[in-house]
Amino acid sequence: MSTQNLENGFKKIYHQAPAHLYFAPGRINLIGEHTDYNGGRVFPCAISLGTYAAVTSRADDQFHLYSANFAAQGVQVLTLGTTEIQTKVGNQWTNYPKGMLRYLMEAGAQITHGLDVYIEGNLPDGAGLSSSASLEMLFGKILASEFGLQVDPLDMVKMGVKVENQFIGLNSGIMDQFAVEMGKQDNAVLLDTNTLAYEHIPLKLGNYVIVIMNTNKRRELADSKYNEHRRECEEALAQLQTGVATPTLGALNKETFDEYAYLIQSEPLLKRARHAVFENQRVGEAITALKQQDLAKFGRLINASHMSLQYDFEVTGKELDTLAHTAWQQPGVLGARMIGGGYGGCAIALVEKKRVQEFEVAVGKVYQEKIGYAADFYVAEIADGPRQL
Ligand code: GAF
Repeated sequence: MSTQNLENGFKKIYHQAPAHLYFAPGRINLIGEHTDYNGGRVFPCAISLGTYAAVTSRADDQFHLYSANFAAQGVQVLTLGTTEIQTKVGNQWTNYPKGMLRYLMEAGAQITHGLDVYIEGNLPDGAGLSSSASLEMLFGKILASEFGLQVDPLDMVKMGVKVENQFIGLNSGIMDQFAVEMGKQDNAVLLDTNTLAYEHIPLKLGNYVIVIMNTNKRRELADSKYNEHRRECEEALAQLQTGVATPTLGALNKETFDEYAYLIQSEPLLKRARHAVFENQRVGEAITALKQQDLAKFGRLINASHMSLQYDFEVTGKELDTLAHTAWQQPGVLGARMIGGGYGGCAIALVEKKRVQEFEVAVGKVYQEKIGYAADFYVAEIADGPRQL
């Protein structure tokens, strides 16, 4: 989106020019899915699609919030010092900025006046590219810049997670906010969610690009199912802990897991735990493959991740499976898999640059025939984290 469009959007709503413009990216995850709340590793990167904001200070204590993506809701007004700042209302998009505002103020931030804020995002909504983490980290950036707050990036990440867990009620892990906040152009970030140690790793994909494939299926069931899968992982861990001392599933290697898996008392729990342990191991193997420039192996590990999410973790569904399995059959494709929570949203594929167009046509045709509506495709550009424009 051009800054001109953003400024014009702001002017239409607030009848003056904005003082500052901001952007926060969305994210994709290369490998390490459903490992972040199991003490495992993840390997995501920020992308150039994301959420934009135009902002001007107000003299009073009101926050005026408008999103072009939810234009029908009009301008929402929040007054500092009232309970409306602290209260979640339904599924409104303003819950995310509200949550950030609330927790930053509880942490001691001096918010001395209101703001006029215009938001416009180009992340497809509900597509699993972390539009909510993008909005949280965007708002964190706005508040930090507008009020001169010194917030450590990791604290900002944790605040976003707190908004999800405590304000919104989704028991998500740390990956999405971390990926958005720590984004670095042409790099992915390897995060150990056990220790929070992280490392940026350059993504040298040679003649290949990452194509994002959007199922256009909304993740309606995703939130309740997400919390349920997380509970299943915790139950499986508790059963393993009756025989082996391990703080998390992510701390187990495949061999130890196999030795003690008999302690898990049901097949679904066994499958959830097996995914978490094996997926975490695959992240390590994928990093080695990438560092050795063995993209073919990197691609096969991505495929294995999808298989495990389909058969063991059971979070894919026919739309994501159709995209991944069809992608695997195309020439010039090294790997493909679903990303994010699952049940809908997006998948990614590692595709030879010169074949991207034929890839999109071929996969798009099969998807339309099997699913009955179209998928969308975007070539991912790996981008920096939140910033003032
Ligand atoms: C969602 C969550 F928000 C993340 O924390 C992560 O668990 C992901 O699903 C699955 O890997 O995006």
